[in-house]
Amino acid sequence: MAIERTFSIVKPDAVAKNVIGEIYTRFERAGLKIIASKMIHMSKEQAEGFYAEHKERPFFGALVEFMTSGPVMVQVLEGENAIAANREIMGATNPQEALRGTIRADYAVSVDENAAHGSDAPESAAREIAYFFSDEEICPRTR
Ligand code: RTP
Ligand code: MG
Repeated sequence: MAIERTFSIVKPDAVAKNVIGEIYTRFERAGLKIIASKMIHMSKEQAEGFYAEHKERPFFGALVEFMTSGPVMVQVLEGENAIAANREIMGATNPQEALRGTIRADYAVSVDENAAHGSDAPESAAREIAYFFSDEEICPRTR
């Protein structure tokens, strides 16, 4: 199995619910290591750039507004099959369809405010990590 890195966001709704620690615990229990982390409040330009692939979608404006509505935690997770592992513990995009015990089932209320983001492929993970973190901010484990 390959050791991968993925990019993750604890979205504004989950930060507002005060469940950053609960979500980080789920990453750790799944064997994912947090190798970079910070709190930011995204600007409109930052959110638009991050979600550029969705620019033409009808929900784009609402998505950018939500993602800039409050602070978020951004992090890099490392582990075996980290991209798929993280998406599995997040659950489906729509929390109504998310399996019980997933982050979105437990902490999200709607597809618009769905608690977490996780990269969906190696290419997007690399792009998203570089979008928010410099090389110096990433701290691979030494023990
Ligand atoms: P994410 O990128 O946030 O991890 O979520 P995802 O891959 O599961 O979903 P994606 O298709 O990439 O959509 C990005 C975010 O846009 C919002 N969305 N709203 N109203 C809608 O139909 C709709 N569809 C997507 C969600 O907040 C989703 O996480
Ligand atoms: Mg996505």
